Amino acid sequence: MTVMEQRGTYRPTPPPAWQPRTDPAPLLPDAVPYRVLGTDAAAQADPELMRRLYAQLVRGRRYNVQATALTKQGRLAVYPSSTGQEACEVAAALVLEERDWLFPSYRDTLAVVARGVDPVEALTLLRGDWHTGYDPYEHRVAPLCTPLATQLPHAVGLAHAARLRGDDVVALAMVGDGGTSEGDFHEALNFAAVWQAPVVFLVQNNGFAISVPLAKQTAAPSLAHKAVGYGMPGRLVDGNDAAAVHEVLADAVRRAREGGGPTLVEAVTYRIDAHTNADDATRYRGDAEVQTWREHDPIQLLERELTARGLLDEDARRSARDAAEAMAADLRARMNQDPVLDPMDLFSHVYAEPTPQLREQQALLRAELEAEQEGAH
Ligand SMILES: Cc1ncc(C[n+]2csc(CCOP(=O)(O)OP(=O)(O)O)c2C)c(N)n1
Repeated sequence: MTVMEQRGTYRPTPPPAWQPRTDPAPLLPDAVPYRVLGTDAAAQADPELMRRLYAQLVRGRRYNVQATALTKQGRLAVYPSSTGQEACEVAAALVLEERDWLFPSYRDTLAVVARGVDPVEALTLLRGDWHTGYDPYEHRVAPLCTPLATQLPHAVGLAHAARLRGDDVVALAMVGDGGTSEGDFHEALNFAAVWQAPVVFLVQNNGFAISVPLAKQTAAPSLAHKAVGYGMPGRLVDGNDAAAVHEVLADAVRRAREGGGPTLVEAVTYRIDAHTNADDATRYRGDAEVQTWREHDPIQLLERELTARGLLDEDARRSARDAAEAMAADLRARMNQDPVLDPMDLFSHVYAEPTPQLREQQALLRAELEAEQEGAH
């Protein structure tokens, strides 16, 4: 007896018509990371913008080297270097309008500085001095964020609120490959897509979350593919190609500004230095891999393109180097001065209304400091 005979006259009704809510095809990333430098697309790139990117990359590299040296001199507690990732850092800062907002992670000091924050103030948190160290509203840069991915829901909230108020503001939020495994990443992307918030997520896939390689972090085809599940486009770009990162981010920012909703951009790059000065990267990766990426250096890539096209001569190179040296000398000099800190500041700017416990602790500390002062006289 066939199955149909067993069922007798019963015929299931067809299910309600189903189709995907949006066509997933346009959301899919390119098959390989998008590149501009060294390809025909470079002819379309704006020479002035490329020269600005170049000057900022040189300055950024110098900043990384100087900040790392300051950790060795005991002037800076910790520094997560972005050497090798300067193209992402600089493009993220330069792509935004003044009225937009940047939401950086702890690794994104260069983006913060390229956006205009004072180079010393940008290191305040990493120096362990005083709260954020800079006024987020002055340059529209949120505090450097250490808890992974928590800056992402903040960026979505700000972007959504701006849209509700009718303000023309785009938020660009930066996160690492490891950060994409966090719940905050999921929640931020989901809300951003549902609300069509004007936000751009830039994932810098630098290969590692401290010592954990990407293969142990995710089974996704690429991090850009994660966008599709939330209903937003994912873009894959060569993260060491400053012109390509700038172009892809500029498209995403334009789309967000025009009401087209969020985009997830995965920039494929590499962390040349250790996770921070407290990490020994030789314990989990080989020199050969690092060398391969050194040969795909963001500064060299741009320098070769500009030089080949007659857009960068020795004078321009020297002036970029001199400006970077002057910035480093100033950074060194100012970081070598001991900061004057008031321990009572611990209690400022935390709560609008301090809790009774905090008031109690504040009084205790004040009494202790006064007793110390009296003892000194
Ligand atoms: C919520 C949270 N969990 C764990 C950590 C500890 N932690 C600091 S950095 C880091 C790795 C992050 O890697 P990734 O997101 O790839 O960024 P990268 O440091 O490579 O820029 C971890 C696990 C943290 N800061 N926050």
